[in-house]
Amino acid sequence: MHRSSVRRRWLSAGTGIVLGCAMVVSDIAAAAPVQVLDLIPVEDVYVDEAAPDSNFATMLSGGNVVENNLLRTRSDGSLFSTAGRNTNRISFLKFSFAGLPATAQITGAVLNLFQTYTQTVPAGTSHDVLIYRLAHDGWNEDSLTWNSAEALMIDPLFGAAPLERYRINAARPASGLQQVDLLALADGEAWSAGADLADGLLTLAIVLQDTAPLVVGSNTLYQTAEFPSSAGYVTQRPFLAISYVPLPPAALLMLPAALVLARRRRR
Ligand SMILES: [Ca+2]
Ligand SMILES: [Ca+2]
Repeated sequence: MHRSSVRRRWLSAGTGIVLGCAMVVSDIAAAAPVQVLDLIPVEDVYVDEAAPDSNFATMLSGGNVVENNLLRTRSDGSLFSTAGRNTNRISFLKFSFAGLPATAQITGAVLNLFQTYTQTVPAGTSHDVLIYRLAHDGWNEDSLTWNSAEALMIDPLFGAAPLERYRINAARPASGLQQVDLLALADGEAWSAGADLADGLLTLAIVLQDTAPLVVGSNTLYQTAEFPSSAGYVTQRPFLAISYVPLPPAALLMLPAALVLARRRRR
């Protein structure tokens, strides 16, 4: 009898701690200012089906090997296959979350791409730029090729819904900053950050598709992370704007509730 009443009191105190902590967490999350971290890709490069074993991290300019400033996408003008594929240049970007606090709660993720060129969009047609998330981060911009990228794409890249897409048509500018909200649900599957925060890396693929009637060889170009800052164009580098609330470690959150409980037990 006595023992069960003690146990009930402990259960009630335990429930109080959980509720107290939940309130503390939500109060702090609501009160803490949202911070923004702009992540420049740690790797970015494109691959080309017409040169399936070539890597395009660098290029020749005036007889010198220089960093490639461009990410390219291209559709090959064919009809979509059953897998929805009519692309032959794909760009890949990798972002690292090393600079993000381990307890960060992500509230926003906007991919910023500076589009420098898009093939003219004939009346009544459009280009769709699709953003996919890949589960595999084990690639390097200095070695990735079309053929090695195919191995990455054992993820159901072309069969799956993209995270997001944007459409280039007569009403939408063909060049300039393009912002894609990875947490939006409107055109695809929202990014679920958990797995990528756990492995510390996010790999994205940018794919161009034409809507019918198809335009042979249509393409878009974007600046890479290597776009020279000296030219004053640093803002044209791609970046992922992460908004987050930096929650303190759970151990600290437990402290206020634990102190209240200890004070009650002393009475
Ligand atoms: Ca690069
Ligand atoms: Ca990942």
